Amino acid sequence: LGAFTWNDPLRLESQLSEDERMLRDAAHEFAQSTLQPRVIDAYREETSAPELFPLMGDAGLLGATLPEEYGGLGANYVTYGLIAREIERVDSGYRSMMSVQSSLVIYPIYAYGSEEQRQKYLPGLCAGTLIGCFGLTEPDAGSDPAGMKTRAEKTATGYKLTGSKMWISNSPFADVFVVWAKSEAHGGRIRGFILEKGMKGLSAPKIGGKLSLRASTTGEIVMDGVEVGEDALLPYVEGLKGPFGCLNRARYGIAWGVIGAAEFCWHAARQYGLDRKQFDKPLAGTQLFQKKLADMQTEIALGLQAALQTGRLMDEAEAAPEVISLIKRNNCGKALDIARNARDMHGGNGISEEYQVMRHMVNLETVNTYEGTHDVHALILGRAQTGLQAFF
Ligand code: TGC
Ligand code: FAD
Repeated sequence: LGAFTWNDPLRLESQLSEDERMLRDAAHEFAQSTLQPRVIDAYREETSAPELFPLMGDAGLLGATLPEEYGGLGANYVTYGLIAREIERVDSGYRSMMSVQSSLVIYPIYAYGSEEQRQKYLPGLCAGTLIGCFGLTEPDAGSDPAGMKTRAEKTATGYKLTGSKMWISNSPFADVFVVWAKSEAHGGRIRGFILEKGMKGLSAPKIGGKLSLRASTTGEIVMDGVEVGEDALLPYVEGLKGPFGCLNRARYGIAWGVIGAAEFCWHAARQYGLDRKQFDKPLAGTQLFQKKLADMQTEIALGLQAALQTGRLMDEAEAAPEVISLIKRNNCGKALDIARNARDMHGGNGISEEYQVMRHMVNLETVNTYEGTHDVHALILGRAQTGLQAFF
């Protein structure tokens, strides 16, 4: 019989290749040395941190799955997931910055863009010298993006975009805006467009007052008749499968990322329970405390295996979108439960920024909502197993 490793019971480590472990270790080192020292202040002050993008780019964390000729590492999707886990171990907001750039901006330009668009944007986006954002959600179209109102009208030289996007990560300091609009010239079908900072009629005001994900900057995108050339259209995709193709990748990364946040909370709760004595014994020596730790350990080990298996399927181009819904939903929900329990297990200290568990807990409320809410993913899975759609 083998030995039991409390923090890796199912031996994830032995299921990774040497390259995967090496890139994971590099991401861990970057996250702990560059992100961890600033996160408590950044969260409290709601600091915008565009300067982190070139640092992440230098560390190879942006567009890691892209071929090297466009600035990526040619890494696989398991590695992308491992990177997300290491960044989110520090903060979900930092992982958000990375995953929007990688999955929602770099990916669609690579997958749906012309060779000119790839050459123009991808090297800068991978290096982090250009910052991207992804505009799908609107004030009146969140879970139902098909209800979007943003329109692209045909002009003599290209298109004119009018509409507004809401809750857009990175938008206030973005250079490159991938936005989705209904195009009259394409029968009202949804098309993707690349807009650039400084275009006339384009603005991206910051959304203030967030009580979650405060280390990531979120804004609107307001398009007041923004005129673009034909070269702004993403030529190779049409319909909702365009944005959903990007979301599949971001949701997959989130399923790994939230486990990083959950692991932080679990390890912190365990250590706190070993150090803190009440009734003359460590809290970790009580049955209730140990049950909570066992539940955390179990859900994290299972969540990691599910993410790894999905990553292996992604790398074989075999992951169905429903599988991604399953792990996004499960891992977000479980991570949120774990963070809430870890907060409780820290007692009064649990509400202090110093202990960090409450920051993770509050962040995970957002992560459970964006990229398809917990319930929307249930409806996707319900539809897939009954053949009946229950959205409306
Ligand atoms: P439905 O009829 O199901 O599909 C319409 C078309 O899309 C295709 N499709 C997909 N393609 C690829 N991957 C997927 N996952 C796909 N899901 C659907 C489908 O085949 C069809 O194609 P076609 O060619 O026949 O037109 O569409 P619906 O309108 O009924 O969809 C319903 C629903 C609820 C599943 C969908 O709208 C949904 O997933 N809603 C959630 C919206 C969402 O996730 N928004 C995320 C915004 S971005 C964000 O949150 C970024 S946060 C980032 C960060 O900071 O980390
Ligand atoms: P709604 O769709 O109004 O949902 C509200 C509630 O109703 C939820 O509980 C939902 O599950 C439930 N509900 C909805 N429909 C149904 C139904 N048919 N049956 C039962 N229940 C239902 N979007 C982007 O495009 N780009 C970004 O970069 C981005 N970043 C974000 C960053 C942050 C910090 C946040 C908070 C959001 C971000 N989003 C982004 C938006 C995010 O994807 C949406 O908030 C999310 O898709 C939910 O949409 P909504 O907020 O309109 O909620």
